[in-house]
Amino acid sequence: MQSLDAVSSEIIDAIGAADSLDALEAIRIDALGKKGRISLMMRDLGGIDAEARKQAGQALNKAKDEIAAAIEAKQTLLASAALNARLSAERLDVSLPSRPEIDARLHPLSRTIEEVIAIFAEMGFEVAEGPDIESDYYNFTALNIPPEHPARQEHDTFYLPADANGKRKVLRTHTSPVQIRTMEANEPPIRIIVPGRTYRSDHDATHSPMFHQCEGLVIGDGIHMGHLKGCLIDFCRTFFGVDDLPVRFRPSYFPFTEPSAEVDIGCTRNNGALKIGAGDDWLEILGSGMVNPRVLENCGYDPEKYQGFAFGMGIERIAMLKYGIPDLRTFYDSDLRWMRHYGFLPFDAPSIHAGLAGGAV
Ligand code: 2U9
Repeated sequence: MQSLDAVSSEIIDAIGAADSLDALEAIRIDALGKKGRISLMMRDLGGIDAEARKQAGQALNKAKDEIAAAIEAKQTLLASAALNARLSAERLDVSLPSRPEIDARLHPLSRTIEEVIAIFAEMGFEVAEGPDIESDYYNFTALNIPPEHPARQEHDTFYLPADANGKRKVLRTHTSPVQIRTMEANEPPIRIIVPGRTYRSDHDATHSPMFHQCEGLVIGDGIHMGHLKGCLIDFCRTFFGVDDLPVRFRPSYFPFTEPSAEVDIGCTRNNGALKIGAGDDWLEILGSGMVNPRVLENCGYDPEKYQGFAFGMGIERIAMLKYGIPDLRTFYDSDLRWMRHYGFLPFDAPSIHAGLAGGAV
């Protein structure tokens, strides 16, 4: 295996030689992306003893920072070279009148969030919201993710500079802190969904550093796995508009739920085309589980008295699947041609509620 120094200097050399922003982005993903060379070396740290891990971890973090800084510097250089080339090649007639834009469209993410809210509202859920900037306690510790837990690495967290007490706030990596805040401030029964922005330092064709999640939480006396299954089967069938959609619960692990299950729906894949419905294949849609008793205790609830279930989904992912949008990055391009193609006329919006609830508005 190559040493860290060798890998790191190979990457720095490649950054120096990159002649386009696309080439630089490919180098970044290959080095620092989820399955990048440095990220994989970080992941391998788990297998070695504590003292060696500490040293290797520090060296890896230093290399990661150096590579990130080299990429940023090169990005600035290439971007300004590209801009200069465009400025000298293009001529704009600033006296031309702008084209009239008369039709507004609802963004597919807004539409999808409205649909999800409409379905859960029909089941008696309320919408809860909270801050995007969170303390380490609400984002991790209260959710049974203590400081050394490997899930912290998996979340690729954005940290803010330390405050006067040396504490660093984070951009929330999931909407779960809102559920903790809701439990702290209320007595059961609780039935909420939490749509909102979340942030992870991860950027490629299927990941964006800012993305949207919708999580849900139900807490009450005697809530069990049957409630979780019924609720999520109903959601999947209503959202995708397929009455007999097969829904499968596959055992999984999350620190905040026990037991945990990933939820798959039936589909068929044919030459790259995907069809949702009873078929010979499965597609992952949601994560879920019974709220870990430790999390209930952290919020001051007696786990002998109250139980609950929780779930989470990525809004971009379910919107891409439902509306056949192939590339995640196009969601944030503000491209009006894209909006005319994938967007919704605002006057369609009330039909979401009528259609999904099966009745008049
Ligand atoms: C509390 C207790 C439990 C929320 C959950 C998941 C499973 C999950 C992912 C889906 C796709 C996030 O966007 S994603 O990457 N989420 O798999 N989330 S259970 O569990 C909670 C939350 C809050 C107090």
